[in-house]
Amino acid sequence: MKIRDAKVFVCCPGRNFVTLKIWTDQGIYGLGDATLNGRELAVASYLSDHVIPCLIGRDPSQTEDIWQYLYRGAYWRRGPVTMSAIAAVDMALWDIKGKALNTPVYNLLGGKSRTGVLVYGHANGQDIEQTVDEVAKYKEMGYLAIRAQTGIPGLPSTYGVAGDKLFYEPAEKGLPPENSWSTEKYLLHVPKLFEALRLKFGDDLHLLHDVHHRLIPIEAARLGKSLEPHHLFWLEDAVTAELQEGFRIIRKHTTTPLAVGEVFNAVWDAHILITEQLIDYLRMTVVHSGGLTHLKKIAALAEIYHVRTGSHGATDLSPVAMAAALHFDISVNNFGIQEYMRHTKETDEVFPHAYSFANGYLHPGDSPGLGVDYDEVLGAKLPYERAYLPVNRKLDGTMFNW
Ligand code: CS2
Ligand code: MG
Repeated sequence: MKIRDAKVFVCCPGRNFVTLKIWTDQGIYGLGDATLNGRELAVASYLSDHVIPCLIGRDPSQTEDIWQYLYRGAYWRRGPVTMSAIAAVDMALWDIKGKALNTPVYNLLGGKSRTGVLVYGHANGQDIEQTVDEVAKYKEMGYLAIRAQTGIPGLPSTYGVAGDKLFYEPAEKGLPPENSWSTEKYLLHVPKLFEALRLKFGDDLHLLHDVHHRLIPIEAARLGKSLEPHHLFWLEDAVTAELQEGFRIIRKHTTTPLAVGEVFNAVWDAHILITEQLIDYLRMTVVHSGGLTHLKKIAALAEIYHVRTGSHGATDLSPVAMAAALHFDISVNNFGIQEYMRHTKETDEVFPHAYSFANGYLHPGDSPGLGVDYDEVLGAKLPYERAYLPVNRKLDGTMFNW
């Protein structure tokens, strides 16, 4: 079997997605997600202009060699654009491999290690009361794990809290929206949210929170300590993690479990965090971390150090990435949890898929390959619309982390 052709599709069913489709000379095709929120066209061009010409004629079963060829052959290694492009190729090749062998991809990754993939949903509200009501709604939907984010008194907006939409879609059309931030207000308010949630829902519900890169290590240590009575499932992205060693300070002060890594794209972004056991969950994904081939290797390293997976799964990862993630999640031994922000109906129509939700778990389905498709006709009617993630400034105007 040979790769005959490949094409990149950019569509916008309410938000932009980049999809790679690879055809073989035996009529089988595979799909890969290449969506990088706010920088979609960079990955589309990386694939169309630089990668696809090198793929034609290759044997699609050679997932390892093609991964190494694209990683080492780029010379300029790593980074979200490069690794998302490599990821899209990798996902599509695993999709082809599963279809050619007439088996779901998870059977090629070690088979099912569990009956379902535990997921968490996103509850958010303008204030504590509204957030408590939203958590109740997600509990009603059957979620066993729920991330809670709330507005901060005195701040016009904050991460994770939608305006008038049920789900929080961070990217907005036009130029980057500007958010404002106060660490002091945030640190005083968040413990009150989780005190209210534990009071209302008791101890069994898994509660998660995303700090979204907004603290420095000693502030994260303070927040982790203040949340210990509410035993969170995890505290995510407590600080930006270019300085992996910074997590040593947090670890020294608190037992609140730490999750990080949705913005990582290669094992070297996390190797100190893993080998020094500075984190409990690794958030890296099949789409931004080089695909299934690389993520399997990262999970194997993490397993040695008691670190579990907790892959990112926001709506800016397409259903192709979600499908691939579930084949990884259901097979890897040190699986922790999978984020699951539901896509809109419009998105699901463009990306029909086999995965399904029931009682707090996702199931990848048993279709050969990844179990997801791309409707080219529908996608063509929904052209790309430039959109940006917000930027964030402190109240005095200082540029900060969004
Ligand atoms: C967030 C994401 O889901 C999460 O944990 O950090 O929603 C993130 O803000 C977006 O993926 C950015 O595009
Ligand atoms: Mg996050």
